[in-house]
Amino acid sequence: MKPVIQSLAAGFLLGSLVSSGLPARAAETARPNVVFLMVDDMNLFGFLDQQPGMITPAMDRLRENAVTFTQGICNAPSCVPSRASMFSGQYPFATGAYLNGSDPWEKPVMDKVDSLPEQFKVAGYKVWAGGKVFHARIGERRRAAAFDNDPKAGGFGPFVYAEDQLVGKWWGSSAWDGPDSDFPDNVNTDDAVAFLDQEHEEPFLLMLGLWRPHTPFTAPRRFFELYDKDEIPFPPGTWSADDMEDVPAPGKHLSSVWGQRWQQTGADDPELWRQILWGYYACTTFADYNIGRVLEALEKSPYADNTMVVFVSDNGYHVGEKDHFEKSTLWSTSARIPFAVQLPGKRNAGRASAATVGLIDLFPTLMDYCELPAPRQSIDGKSLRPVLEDPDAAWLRPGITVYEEYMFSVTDGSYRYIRYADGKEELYEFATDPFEFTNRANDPVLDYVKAKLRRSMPETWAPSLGGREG
Ligand SMILES: [Ca+2]
Ligand SMILES: [Ca+2]
Repeated sequence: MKPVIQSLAAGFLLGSLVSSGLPARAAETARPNVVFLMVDDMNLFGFLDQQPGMITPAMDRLRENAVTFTQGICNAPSCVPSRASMFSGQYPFATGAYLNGSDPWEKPVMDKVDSLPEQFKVAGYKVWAGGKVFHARIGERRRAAAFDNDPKAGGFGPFVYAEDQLVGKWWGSSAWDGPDSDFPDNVNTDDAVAFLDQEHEEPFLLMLGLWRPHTPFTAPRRFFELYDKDEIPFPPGTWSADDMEDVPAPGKHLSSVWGQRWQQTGADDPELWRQILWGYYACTTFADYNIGRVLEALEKSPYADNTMVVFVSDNGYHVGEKDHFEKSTLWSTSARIPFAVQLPGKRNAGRASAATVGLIDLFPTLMDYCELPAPRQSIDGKSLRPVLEDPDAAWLRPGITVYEEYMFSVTDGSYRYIRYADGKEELYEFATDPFEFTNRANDPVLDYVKAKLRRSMPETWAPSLGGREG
């Protein structure tokens, strides 16, 4: 509890209530509402490293209103473990939730873990969720403890038309001719917009998990038609034919986890590669469309001034870099994510922070701003308040991303160090090599960097809860 900040926030809220016409009793609390927007498998193409011609008006506007983290990372580079880490506040090496299919919330190790939405409920918040949130089974008890509604998910569909498929129904690009309501993202966004249109006496947490731009690359036709497929550039400067030569065997293995996709759609067939890019562009713009609908509804609602917006992707995404499509690697392409927080009243709007923050830090950040009770488990991250309130403030914690047991990656914002289970290493220097082409792990000049980054490796690794690569 920070009394000075609280009283400032209370004064601020009172001011906003006068204009919004909310019921007077809401003034009893200064706790902000939270709109927690998650996208799936979105890299930085439409957010920070804007690709030529990519169309993302909602995210552009969000960056103007928010504090953007230019070095934000996920703690695990695939859906289930990333979200398990985000919503437990614990690193994968604390729980053993390393992989998709690990089903962490059903395992005994999580019995004494309170999830983030559960803590919101305990604190008296109304919690609404829709779409892809945990992306893992949760039992009835936990569901009731976490949500006030019965969250609709809806799944990944619709899938790629047979004539557009490259590797099964998941891989290819289809401009969809059915109605918008064929897409769970549109239906769930409709519901989120309706929630924002209602009167809520309690403060609320709204969690919307969009399924796109995750595969299958299907989107309403109008999003494909925004782009001329033949004009879409390959990731400029981010792929080279000999890039993998200095990558140790475990890294080559991760690169080949989704190998079929690269082998059948990669450098040998630029036409198919471009078709995949077209789908990824269309699906990113499609996700942006629904992000925009939620932010617009918030802006028009009585909650516009007393709501914090959290916007993140669960992991990054390769579109050919390191001979790889998809995620599940330890390079920055998988680890770095769109990550922004719009503060109530849009304080520090348009500012950027280079702090190496992670999804691990969201649980303590929201505990801090929303005065949530501490959960039973220890919390591994740290509140982002210092860098949200002063984006130039120093942030000394490194950004840690892990995949399987003993597969570790870390950045301090200047370098990325990777260490695999067999002790093999990679080291990249961003100032001279932003796309991580040159592995300098054996360069004695950088020994001190390696030594420093190694210090953030965990001492113990929880036994894996199982699952599968990819
Ligand atoms: Ca994902
Ligand atoms: Ca290389």
